[in-house]
Parts: sequence; C-alpha cells; structure tokens
Amino acid sequence: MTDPQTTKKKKGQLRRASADPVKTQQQKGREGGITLQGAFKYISALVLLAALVLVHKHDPTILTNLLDSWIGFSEHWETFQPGPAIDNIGRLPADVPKRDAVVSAFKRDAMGDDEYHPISQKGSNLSQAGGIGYTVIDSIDTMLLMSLDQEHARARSWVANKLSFERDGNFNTFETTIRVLGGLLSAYHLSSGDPIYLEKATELANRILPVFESPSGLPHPMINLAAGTGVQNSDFTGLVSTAEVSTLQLEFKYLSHLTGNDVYWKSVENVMRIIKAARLPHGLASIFMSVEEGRYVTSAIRLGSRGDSFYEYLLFKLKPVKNGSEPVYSDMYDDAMAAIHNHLIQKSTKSKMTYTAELIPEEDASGEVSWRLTPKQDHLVCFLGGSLMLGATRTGALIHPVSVPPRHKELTASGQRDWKTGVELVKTCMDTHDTATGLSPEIVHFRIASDGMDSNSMAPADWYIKGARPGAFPPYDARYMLRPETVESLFLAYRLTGDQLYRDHGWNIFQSIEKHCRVPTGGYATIVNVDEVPARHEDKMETFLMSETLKYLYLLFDDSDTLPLDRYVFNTEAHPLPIFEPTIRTGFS
Ligand code: DMJ
Repeated sequence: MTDPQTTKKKKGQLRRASADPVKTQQQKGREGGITLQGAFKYISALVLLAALVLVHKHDPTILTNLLDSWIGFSEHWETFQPGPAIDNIGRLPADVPKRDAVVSAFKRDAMGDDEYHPISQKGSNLSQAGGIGYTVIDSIDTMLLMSLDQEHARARSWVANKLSFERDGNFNTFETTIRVLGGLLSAYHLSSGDPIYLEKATELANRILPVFESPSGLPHPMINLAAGTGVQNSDFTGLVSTAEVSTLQLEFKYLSHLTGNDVYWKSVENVMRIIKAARLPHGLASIFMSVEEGRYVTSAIRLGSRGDSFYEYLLFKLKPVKNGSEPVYSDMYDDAMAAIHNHLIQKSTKSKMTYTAELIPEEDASGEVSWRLTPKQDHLVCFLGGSLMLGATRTGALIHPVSVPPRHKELTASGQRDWKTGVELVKTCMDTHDTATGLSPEIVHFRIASDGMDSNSMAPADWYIKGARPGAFPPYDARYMLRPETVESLFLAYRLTGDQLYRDHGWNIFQSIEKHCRVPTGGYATIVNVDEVPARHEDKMETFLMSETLKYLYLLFDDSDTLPLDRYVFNTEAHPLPIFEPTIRTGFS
C-alpha cells in the first residue's frame, strides 16, 4: 500500500528537480529583457482584463458566480443544473405551453358546494345548515391569476348574491380562516380592491372573532357562524391543535391592515404570545395545546398533521411586515429550526435520504414520559423543504436580496444549514414519487434497523408504505388526495435556484395527476393507492387542488414576475397576500 506521506514528498522533490536546473523561456526573458512572446502574453492579459471589466459592468453577477464555482462553495451550490437563462430584466421566464396546460386542467373543474364529488358530480356541504362556499372561494384567486374572466365573473356573482355566513352549524376555525377568509382577502387584492370581497371577509372575521373568548385566549377549534360562539371539538375535548391555533395570523393581520381595526391583529398576536410563553425546553411544539390553560399537553411532536403550519407560519407567513420590524418571529423561527435539526432531521439507512421523524410520547407506570423517535413522514411535511430554502434566504441571509441561487457566503451558518436541509428534503419528497403512478403516498415510513427488514426484502430500500400488502385493500397511508406540498416546495425551489430540475419534476407530477386522478365525469379524484395502476378512485376532490396544487404548478411554469417572493406571502392554503408595512405596533417582543 502506498504511503501518502512518501508520495507527497516524492512529488515535491520531482517538482523541485525539474524546475531548478533548466531555466524556462519566461525566466530567461525576465533576466534578459522582454521577448516578443512575453510582450504578446502581456497584451493578451491586458485584453482579457479589459473584457472582464466590461462583462462586470454589464452584469456583476456573472463574474461573482464564476468565482463562486471556481472556488467551489459547498457541494449543494454545485449540483444545480443551469435553468433557463435569467432574462435581461432579471426574471426566470415562463414555460408557456406547460403553464397553459395547467390552466386547461383548472378550467375543466366545476364550481361546487363546500366539497365536490367528481364521480357522482355532486356537491356537499360541511354543515347541514348549508355551505359557505369552500370550493368556489378557495378557487377565485387562481381564476384571477390565470385570467379566467368568465369563471371569475360566475364566482363573483355567486359571492355577491348567494354566499351567506348566517349558518347555524359548526365550522372548523382554521379551515374556514385559511380557505374562506384567506381566499376572500386574496381575491380582494388580486381584483384590485373589489369591495364585495373585503365586505364578505370582514363579515366572516367578525363572526369568527368569538373563538378567542376562551380562558387562555387560544381560539376554540370550531365556530358556530350564526350564533357567534366558539365550540369545542368533541373528539378532543379541551384541546386545540397547535398548527390550527397558530395559523390564523396572516389573514387576521392583513384584515386589520386593510380596515384599520386592530382587533383582528391583537387577537391573533395574543395567540403567539401564549405560544411563546408555553415554549417547551427542547424548542419543539407538541401537536395539542390546552385551550383552558394555554400550554402544551403531552402529545406527538411532528411536522406533519396538526404540527405543520405552526412552523410554516413562523417564517415568511408571519412576515406580512417588512424585514426586521417584528424580530420576535424571526427569533421563534430560528429557535424552532435549530430544534428541528437537533431532534427530528434524520437520514435513511441505505441511501442517506434526509427526512423528518416524529416523536411519540410513551408514559410508564409511574407517569414518567419518554419519547420514541418514529421514522414516519406525512406528505404534508413536504412543504418544509421549500420553506427552509426560503427561510435561508430571509432570516439566514447576510445580504438582501441574495443571488439566485444564493451563494454560500451570502448566508449565515444557520442559513447554510437550512438551505442544505431544504434542498435535501425537496429531493426526498421528489423521490417518494417513485411509485407506479408517479404520485407520492399520504404517509411514508423510512426503514430503520429495528424493522427487521433485510436488504433482500421486496420493500424499497429506504422507505415503504406501511400496511400495504399485495391483494389487500390499501391502507390509508397509500392514498394521494391531490395534495400540494411537494409542488409547493418545487415552486419555491425553482424560484430560489432557477434549476430546471424542479420544473421537470413538477411537470412529471402534473402529468401523473392528469393520467391517474382525472375522471371522465369531470374534475379530479383522490386515488386510494399510488402503487396501483389503473388507479382506483374515491369520489372526493379536495378544494386545495384548485387553490394550491394547480396554482403552484401554474406559478412553477410562469415567469418569476408573477407574485414575486419578495413582495408576496402565501397563506397555508396558497392564497397570496401582499407584504405590507404595518402601522399597528403593540410592542410584542
Ligand atoms: C391545506 O389545506 C393546507 O395547506 C393546510 O395547511 C394543510 N394541508 C392542506 C393541503 O394538503
């Protein structure tokens, strides 16, 4: 075996030996005056220098990008494939045919009631007291974005003439806020201030406000819109889910900004005050809180259902305010991201795929709680990759704006960490689309040694769908219900890098939705098993297909001037709202 030390030494000796005895032409020239060849080299160098100055004057990023790649900043910065050239006004141009294919998919869908059942072609409502326009309102801003004027005229007329919130039934506070209130506010902005949308949004928010009249100030999980009373969730009496209570911020604050009435702002800000005070020692959030006491109760910790948008809104969702004016949220975000890295980010055994695990509490006979790390990741977690990448360019940036993609030296240490994890998580989510339909399941489990699954087993090497057996009815985990989280991250990753890879993946996902979820009766349906072809359908089309999945796909293929990330935030249902300079200051810190 070669001793590296010896080899090094020998190479050094050789170099010295060849350089010493025979003087080069260049050395000779230096000693004895400038030769013709030497003069030519000097002139060439001067010409090159002049060219570099000219290039730099034309576009300073060209040279700095070149330098970055020569010096070799971090493996992640080098793996990006060149995207479509940023055009001369600094935008990522649209892929028009693909963008228009997404518009066609959107147009095929019918307006329904709260929920649409595409196979039976029927609508249904969330309450026997009647609906509140979940489907139509969740879709309006996408119509406006796609310039679907006829569809928008129909939807607007429905809102103006048929929409009623005088419903004596219980509606989920969070869902009503993110879909209906968020949808109306976004429609107001994108319609250049059509007053009907603000009027309806204000009426709805006023009807929701009583939820905050709880002993702790955390909102009740349900609201009776006609009675104006907060209602407990009968399945989880006394509890509220952390994601749900913390994800009303953006909509209520924007409404305060528009109306000048600070009651909405103060109600939701108080929720964040309670959550901040309830911080657990590890910095993570359990998925349930006590509505009586305003503290976390021992329950699972995860970035998926009931946890997801708490982390999501800590970042840019809570930044309808301009940079730095509310540092408390950046601090909470940084704290939570460090905790996620310390406790939840894992690598799969074989291919070292990055994923997030869950912590499940287990109580022994004496009441002592220990935490079991479970290698389970919901599709919902796929928002996190793009969100971390965006966060790295905000709270983790040393300059504003950063380059596209950001350079290593433009980010803080935590920004670099979050960017790297974000890129890896997006990749993992793309990899979970490696199924018979090309669509990813609702829940994946990553293999760990204690599974007892050997490497010769039929299961995929790194992850699998728990409970899936050939011939048996597929488990809940195997479904794809038209969720948007992967394409949301692809959209963010594309905007932040310009890497064509993300558009390619988005296009593959869109084609898989067209092929396997589209039903002959019109619309798109949930499929019950992503690993089964032809796909079996369930008669349900979630409204987030229109508000999120198709919108993010459209934006992925549109040019980057549409809803630029430095001027818009998206609520968790993908309703874009403008970033504004707040006039309300409460001193919360
Ligand atoms: C959407 O309703 C929202 O994104 C919510 O935060 C959780 N996920 C669904 C879509 O999957």
